[in-house]
Amino acid sequence: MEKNKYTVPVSLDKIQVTDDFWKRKMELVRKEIIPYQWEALNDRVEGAEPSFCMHNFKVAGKQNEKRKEQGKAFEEPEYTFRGFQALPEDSGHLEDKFYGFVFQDSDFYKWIEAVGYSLVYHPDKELERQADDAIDIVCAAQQEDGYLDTYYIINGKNMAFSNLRDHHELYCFGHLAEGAIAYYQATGKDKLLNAAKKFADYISDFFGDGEGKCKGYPGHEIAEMALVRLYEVTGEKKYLELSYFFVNERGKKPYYFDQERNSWKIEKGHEEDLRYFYYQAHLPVREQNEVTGHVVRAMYLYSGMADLARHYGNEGLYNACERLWDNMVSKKMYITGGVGATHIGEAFSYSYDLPNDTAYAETCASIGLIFWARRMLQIKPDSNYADVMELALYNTVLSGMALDGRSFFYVNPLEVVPEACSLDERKSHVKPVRQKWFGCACCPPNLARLVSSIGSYAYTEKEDILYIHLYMGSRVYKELHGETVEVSVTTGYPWDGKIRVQVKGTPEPFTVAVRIPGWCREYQAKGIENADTWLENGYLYIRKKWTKEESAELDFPMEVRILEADSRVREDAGKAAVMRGPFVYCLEEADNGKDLHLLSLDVDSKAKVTEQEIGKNVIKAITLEGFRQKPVHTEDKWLYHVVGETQQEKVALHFVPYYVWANRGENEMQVWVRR
Ligand code: FUB
Ligand code: ZN
Repeated sequence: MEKNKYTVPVSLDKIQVTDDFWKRKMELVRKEIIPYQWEALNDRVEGAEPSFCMHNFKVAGKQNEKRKEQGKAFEEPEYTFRGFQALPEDSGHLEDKFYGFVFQDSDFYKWIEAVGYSLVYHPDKELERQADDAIDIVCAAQQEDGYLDTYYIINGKNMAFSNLRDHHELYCFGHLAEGAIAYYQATGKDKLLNAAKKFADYISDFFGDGEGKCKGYPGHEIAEMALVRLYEVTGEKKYLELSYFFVNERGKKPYYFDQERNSWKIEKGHEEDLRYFYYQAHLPVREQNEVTGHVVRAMYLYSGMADLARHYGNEGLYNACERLWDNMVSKKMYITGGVGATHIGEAFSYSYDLPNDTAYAETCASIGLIFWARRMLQIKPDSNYADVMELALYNTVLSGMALDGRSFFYVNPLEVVPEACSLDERKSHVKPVRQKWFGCACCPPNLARLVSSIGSYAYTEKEDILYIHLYMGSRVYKELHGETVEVSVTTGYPWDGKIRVQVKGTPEPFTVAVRIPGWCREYQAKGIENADTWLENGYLYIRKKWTKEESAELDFPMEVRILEADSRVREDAGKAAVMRGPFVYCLEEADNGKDLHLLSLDVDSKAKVTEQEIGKNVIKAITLEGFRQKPVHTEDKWLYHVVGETQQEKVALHFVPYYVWANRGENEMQVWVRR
């Protein structure tokens, strides 16, 4: 692998998203999610589980003030092992204590990251003032030495970094760094960035190869990729090296997590928990071949590994990433780009185990998958990565948010019968309608930061090449030999596969590399007659000296496709799923009546594509022919009877894109349909 030969995401201030689809989503983040989350972080949302996030920062700040005033006389709190700290009985009187999950700080960091991205495309003085005030509160909690995690500041800092496996200080640090960078890049204000650097310095003094330094690594990854980003922004090499250290230590024997347990002051008997594959720490990362354990952790680790492979030109890390990617896509990913088949540990299950009605498929997991895909694309532009990125984005990620941006899914199943969610304990994680907020509110703010920075996933660049991985109406400004080249994309995507890429005059030859979507059987490209063109790893490279306002016209016909699963996926045997363009479709009770399990699809029928309005959004619906089995209710004492002729009637099956499901109240939904 050649070092530094890779692409970088186009920075957000060089991209204007102009199309109705994505602009609308970004506006929902700006107008709905960001203000709503601010209220949530301050526990002002009636009926929602409190966050305690800003409360914790304020308490830590007060404690810090006392520490400064009293110096050595300050009595540090005596730490006793704790995890989640519940809402007190009388919630009207919060004490000066830490409440909520150990990683509650990260909710603010994700919020500020989304705020940063949003400010790039929509400057807003009032929001900036609110963010600055909040940053003051957060920074007041930071210790003189740079440490910044309210859970330990409030509960007893003497135990800081004593439980890397489960207590998320390094995870919160990672989000702090990412949020601080986004805010700095948007506003030029570096207060939070300096706080992140100070904490990073503290961490890099604490951990590392040197004698007496801690040889641990994060239980919940993200610091790995955040440190790389911090290095990219500050040029401080030790951040990159620390990330490399964390990744290299992971999975070495003796296991660090075994060693640290001795300091937890907890009873023995937790051996059951010692399944380190859950933390992707069962083997050194270069020896890992199978995606395992908690999915969000895994996605963030692999993203960090790809970042390091890129910076160090490290084959071992890159090969591991490739193997893990192939393993995930070929054995453990839902058709919707969802990952995580079991709610037990929010984790990957065994190969081909992809149950539809008990799926976990956390929104954050598919967001993490997108982070990883973009990093793989930076190393090697290969449309396989972009295809999966697109799949996860238009299906599992978008389904995480209601069309009005006011409620969210954490879990994204492929089949739902509402009553089962309340009556069947195995499905209690599945919600039939999106929720206003969550006590563990990782997904909505993660969605906000991804959607508001979507342009940087659509475009990457290097020297004289611009890569287009995702199609959206937009304008991009690219530096080429000291001049700015404007590239605009006009399209009806994701509903229509016609794309016009217009380049406004380049001084020298310039290459636009466009992805040929994997779902497209035959495409057409016009306007490229006088260019050098070649196909490589699923991209069409178009190279020429563009004269004023020349365009390439691409046509990726969006045919309705009916798919079946590999026969090893038992849950999908005898079933089919419908796709068009990047969208996976589903049946909803709202269009097809109750008892979706009685429906079957005629896979040879001709599809009709029509427009439909759902929640003020015009979508493309698909109608196919099928059958509804007549209900058979046995009158006998038991539920069974001898097989007879199937009684069924012909019906039209009406499919809508999976991401819009549950926007018309509680109802049944099904992606895989009997055939
Ligand atoms: O542990 C922090 C976050 O909470 C994880 O990333 C999510 O899966 C949820 O468990
Ligand atoms: Zn989440």
